[in-house]
Amino acid sequence: MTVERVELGLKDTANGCACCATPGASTEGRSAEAAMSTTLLVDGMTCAHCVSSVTEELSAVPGVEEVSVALTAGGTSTVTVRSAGPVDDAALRAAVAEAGYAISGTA
Ligand SMILES: [Cu+2]
Repeated sequence: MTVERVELGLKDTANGCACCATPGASTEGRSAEAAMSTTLLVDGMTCAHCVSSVTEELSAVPGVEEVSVALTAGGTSTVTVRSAGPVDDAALRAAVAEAGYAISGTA
């Protein structure tokens, strides 16, 4: 199965953690019929590397089509997972845990 990578628009600058990286507006008008969106609140992410780790793991979850992260460095980041249908919540949590972070809740 092919996993579609999402361009987050994060700039990995040379000056350490790109904590102020603006979340990419990956809002290209994809005609996703019956698309689902799950919002996860993830603690502990601090930079673009954290974002890409989480994105990578979540993208590997079956059914996930798009992952977008609104990074809040050192706080609770909002991770939006889009899928064509329902996605196993436990699989999403496991993916975030795999990346090394914890889901503090859903929104
Ligand atoms: Cu980081």
